[in-house]
Amino acid sequence: MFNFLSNKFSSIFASIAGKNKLTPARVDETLGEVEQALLEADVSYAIVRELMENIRADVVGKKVFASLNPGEHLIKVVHDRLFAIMGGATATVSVSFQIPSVVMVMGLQGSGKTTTIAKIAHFIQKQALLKSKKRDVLIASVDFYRPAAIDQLEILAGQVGVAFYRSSQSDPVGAAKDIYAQFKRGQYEHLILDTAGRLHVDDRMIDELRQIDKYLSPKHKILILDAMTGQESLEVARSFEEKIGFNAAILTKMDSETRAGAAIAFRYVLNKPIMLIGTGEKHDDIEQFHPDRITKRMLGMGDLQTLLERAEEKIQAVDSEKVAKAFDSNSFTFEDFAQQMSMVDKIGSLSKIMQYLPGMGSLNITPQMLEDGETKLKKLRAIIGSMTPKERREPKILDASRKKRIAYGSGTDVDSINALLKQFEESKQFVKLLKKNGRFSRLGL
Ligand SMILES: Nc1nc2c(ncn2[C@@H]2O[C@H](COP(=O)(O)OP(=O)(O)OP(=O)(O)O)[C@@H](O)[C@H]2O)c(=O)[nH]1
Ligand SMILES: [Mg+2]
Repeated sequence: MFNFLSNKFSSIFASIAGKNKLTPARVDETLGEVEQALLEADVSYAIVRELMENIRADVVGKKVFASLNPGEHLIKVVHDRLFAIMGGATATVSVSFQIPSVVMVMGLQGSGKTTTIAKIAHFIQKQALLKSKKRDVLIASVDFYRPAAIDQLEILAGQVGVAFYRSSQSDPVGAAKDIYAQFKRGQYEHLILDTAGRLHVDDRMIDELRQIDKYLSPKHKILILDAMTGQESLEVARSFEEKIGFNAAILTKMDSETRAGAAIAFRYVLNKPIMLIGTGEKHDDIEQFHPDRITKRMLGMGDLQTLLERAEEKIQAVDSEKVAKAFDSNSFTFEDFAQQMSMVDKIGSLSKIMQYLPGMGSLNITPQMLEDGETKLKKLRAIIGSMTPKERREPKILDASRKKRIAYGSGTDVDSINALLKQFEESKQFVKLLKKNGRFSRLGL
């Protein structure tokens, strides 16, 4: 997410982070780079101009935070201003849908409406499950323009385990009425309604949506915006706002090579909430929109908080003592190492995890490198699996004959085992580093 921008910012910031002195010329140069990065990230000229004016005023005018050196001060100013544009501390929308409620999902063709509906249904259920509850969700579609549209929704409903209803009506408004009757009959708690998308916002689409809106009076009207369309999505959002109105937006495809234009323009110009963001094609790939976390990701500062929450969600099965031990560098053994790896497995692929780690942007990690990493992990797991418990606890005892046995058992070779031993030592160092809480901890962000 925001790889382009976070790479740029990581390298801009890396060159000034430790500086105890910054000449006015150096400050100017750095701010010029910040400005350029934003423009290249498809943020509109007008927004960049205003943002830069504010940043420049803060850099010169604001009292330097006592604990920060000039380089860090500059980084903090850029962060604070960008954070304000993303909505500041008040812009996190709680994602709770009243019961009962109708949710109408709108957006252009291919923006991700149908996929997102399955994600929302799944999200609602996951949240309920945290409180040991279950929600009765019905999903249905009035998209009669694309032949397979309704089938697609039915398949997704099966995958996430929610009810689906297919109306026998064939005009969208009639179908909406029929679906609503089914929602009432079945006493469902939520109805999430998929609507047809077009290439442009046209009169027929608007008219149809208006009629459905009038009949259903949905509590939530959600606009789906494809983040890949950049600042153009602003026009789409504006016309929906003008002609139908909506409560919140969901930005999809944030995992792609999306620049920051769409998100920034939407927040800044429309000043409406972004409720969730889509970060992949699977139904679990959805996150709440947190301005602070998004800002940090844009600036290449990572998002450890989201990573932690994902981890907590997935590792419920692993008891917390074990987790704590796995990150205790003093008594770090292969058992912990294996434990760490199984946690990594549960949280997601390496590439997913990397997105959340601070400073990763500047490392230029390619998809190929990540793929190689995954293959390596599989091999490492096989090796550790072939060790005896004692060997895992005391890798010191691994002599030539033990290594040979393990190589045989894991279908690898002695070189791979030596490489693992080396990596194990490095991993200990990494654990120490993680404990120091990342390199931006001094900024108090
Ligand atoms: N990578 C990624 N792909 C997504 C995301 N959301 C949707 N997609 C993909 O985008 C494509 C279009 O998604 P749909 O959900 O069919 O879009 P739609 O708005 O319902 O499209 P129409 O019904 O044709 O208007 C599909 O291939 C989805 O898998 C996302 O957050 N990330
Ligand atoms: Mg669709």
